[in-house]
Parts: sequence; structure tokens; C-alpha cells
Amino acid sequence: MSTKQKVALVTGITGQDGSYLAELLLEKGYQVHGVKRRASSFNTQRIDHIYQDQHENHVNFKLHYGDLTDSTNIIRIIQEVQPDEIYNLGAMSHVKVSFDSPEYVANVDGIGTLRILEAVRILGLEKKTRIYQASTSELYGGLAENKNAAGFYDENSPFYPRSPYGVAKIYGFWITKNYREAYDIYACNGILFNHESPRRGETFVTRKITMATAAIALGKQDCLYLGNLNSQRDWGHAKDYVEAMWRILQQDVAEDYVIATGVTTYIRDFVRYSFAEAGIELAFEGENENEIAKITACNNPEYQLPIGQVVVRVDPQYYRPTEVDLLIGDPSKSKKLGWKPQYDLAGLVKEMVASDLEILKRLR
Ligand code: NDP
Ligand code: GDR
Repeated sequence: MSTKQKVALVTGITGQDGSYLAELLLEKGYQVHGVKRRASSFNTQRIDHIYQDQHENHVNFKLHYGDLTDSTNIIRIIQEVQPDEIYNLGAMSHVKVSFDSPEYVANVDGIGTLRILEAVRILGLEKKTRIYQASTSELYGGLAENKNAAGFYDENSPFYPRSPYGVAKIYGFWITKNYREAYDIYACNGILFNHESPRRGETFVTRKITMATAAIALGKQDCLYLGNLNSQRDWGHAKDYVEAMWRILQQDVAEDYVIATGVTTYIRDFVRYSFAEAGIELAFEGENENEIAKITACNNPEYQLPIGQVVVRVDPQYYRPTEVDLLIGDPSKSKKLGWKPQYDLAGLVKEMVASDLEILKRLR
């Protein structure tokens, strides 16, 4: 007996999560359609390996030009694709940059979500199309008093966003929930805590650190400049987290879920773990904008680094006008999804540093 092939539409397909999700859905036998922005140069590096020649007989992966700020093209693409599932991952996703372009972020990350939901309604697809909205732990804002009794943020913790990004995403969260309740659309929020990978954008802190670890180890860079080393994040692996997104849309009842590891780590410690992966040990000294890290040992004979070299300095230009100090998520409800992450932080750091060393060695 043949079952009908499922069709998924993914916004943000060229991003970190979009690329892992597309791989997962193709593996599961979906036909995958992605929305890609027009850019003056190619921006498909993360998905080039799964791209299929459009002249082949049965094409399972197709890209459409589009933008979340343009409802006409969102409606047209959804009409053409008739998706069973939409994953709305498209966003201006950088918290610090959102302070520089707040109106744009509101348009893409907030109203963009509304455009998807409205398109589904306008096209009469409420009963056919399931929608995943990429919500975020930034909604919580890291206020200590809003954690639950056990010290975590969960699905019932109050929101207090601390950036234009967080405020735009809170609109996306509530409009998704509202359309679920008002129109009985299967629409869910995944409240995902930070997730990283070798495909993470190079201006997010983890990738900035692993890239610099590789560059410093190979003698291509002297020092890494960072902002606030005192914040804490609950970091998972993007490959695990896209599996949770898919599972959220396969349940009988549409609900919102926190996806997290339940472990939080200081930025400073991520720096330490990253350099340790390359055999470089560090000692931190000083406080806040005067804090630095020096090499105390170099256990890899391949790298000729002097003991005492300062490899990390704080540069306040990377501070945010309002910071989210601490994020730690309670993954209890996600167990209902049968979801279990394969990576821990050590495995994540190992993979990221190895990948960045390989990239830089290839360039050498
Ligand atoms: P990325 O920044 O790697 O990818 C964002 C994607 O959105 C890119 O494909 C980008 O396209 C696209 N995009 C940006 N602006 C627009 C627009 N105006 N119209 C259409 N597409 C647009 O983010 P991630 O993959 O890390 O995150 C995926 C989603 O999950 C985002 O919504 C993010 O806010 C959210 N999220 C991420 C978390 C994380 O830790 N990674 C945690 C919680 C939520 P282009 O390549 O052209 O720039
Ligand atoms: P975040 O991720 O803001 O949590 O948003 P990011 O990696 O940018 O920052 C994490 C923490 O590190 C501190 N930090 C620095 N950050 C950056 N980018 N660059 C630096 O040099 C630096 N130095 C210190 C930050 O102040 C912050 O405290 C990510 C994004 O993926 C969002 O889209 C997503 O919603 C959330 O994670 C969950």
C-alpha cells in the first residue's frame, strides 16, 4: 500500500536549523520546499550538498525565492506548494543586531509569523497544514524571579523579553497560539534554548569562539575579543533540536514545548572548553572589561604557542544595552515527544572545534 508523500515548506532554509531540518525531512521521505531570499551572492553553502538538479525526474528538494516581509509571495508559495507542514524558521536571529534594526526585526520576526498564519487561513488550508513557529528562550529574558521552583524556565514561566528580537518573537509566539485557539489551526511554538553546530553563524558566541580557537592554534590570529563573559546559556546541538521540531508537529494535539538540555554554562567556560579541545589551557584574570585569558599550557606539539600569550580580551562594544544573564530550560515536557538529545556540551564543542580546525587547515 502506498502512502502519500508528505510536503513540507521551510522558511529560513539557508540558515543553520533550516539546513539540518531539510536533511532530516528528506531522510524521512518528505518533499521539501525552502524559501530563500534573493542575495547579490550565493548564500546556499549550508544546503548545497542536498540541492537537486531541477531537471531530474523526481525532485524532492526545491527552492523558492521569497521574503517574510512580502505577504504576496508568502501566499503564492503556500498556494503553489500546498504544504502538509510549514516550519517558520526564517528570522533576523541575532539579538545584538536587533538593537540596530528594531523595526526590520519586528516586521520579519513578528509580522512575518502573522503573514504565514494568515496565508494558511486565506487559502483555506486550516485543516490541512500544520505550522511550527521557531520561538525562543529569549522570551524569558533571564529574570531570576521568573524561574520555576526547581530553578528552570518551563512552558508556564512568565515572559520578559530583553531585546527588540525577543519582543518581536513574543508577538510570533502569541499570534501562533491565538490562531490555534481562534481558528483551530494545528500551530505550535517550540521554545528552543540556544543550539549550536559547526554550521552556526560566525557572529554567534560559540562559533566565534571555536573559529578563534582554531585560528589562534594555527597562528592565524593572536587574540579573541568578546563581550560579556558572565552570562550563562543552555546550549544543545542543532541536529538534535530539529528532530524535536519535527516531533512537535507529529502529535495528536497541537501544543507548545520547551526544548533544552537543562544544563547551563558560563561563556567563559565555553571559551575554556573550546581551547582545551585544541590542547590549549587558559587562566582567566581580571574582572568585567578588564578580564583577559592567558595560555598556561600548550599540550599539542603541532601548535607553537608561547605560555603567557593573552588570547582573550573583553571589548565592551560587544555588550548589549540589556542583557539576558542566565538561561536554563526544563526539558521535562519534551519527554512526551519521545525526544532524547544525542549530544552533550562536550560532544558539541569537540565537533565544532574539529570542524573549524579542518576548515582553516584546508585554507592553509
Ligand atoms: P539563522 O540566522 O542561521 O538563519 C535564519 C534564516 O532566516 C536564514 O535562512 C535567513 O536567510 C532567513 N531570513 C532572514 N531574514 C529573512 C526574511 N526577511 N525573509 C525570509 N527569510 C529570512 O538562524 P537559526 O537557523 O539559528 O535559527 C532558526 C530560527 O530559530 C530563527 O527563527 C531563530 O530566531 C530561531 N531560534 C534559534 C535558536 C538558536 O539557538 N539557533 C534558538 C531559538 C530560536 P539568509 O541566509 O538569506 O540570511
Ligand atoms: P543569544 O546568542 O544572544 O543567546 O541568541 P549569542 O551567541 O549571540 O550570545 C550568547 C551570549 O554570549 C554573550 N557574548 C557574545 N555574543 C556574541 N554574539 N558575540 C560576542 O562577542 C559575545 N561575547 C559575549 C552575549 O552577550 C550573550 O549573553 C541566540 C540566537 O540564536 C537567537 O536567535 C536565539 O533565539 C537564542 O540564541 C536562544
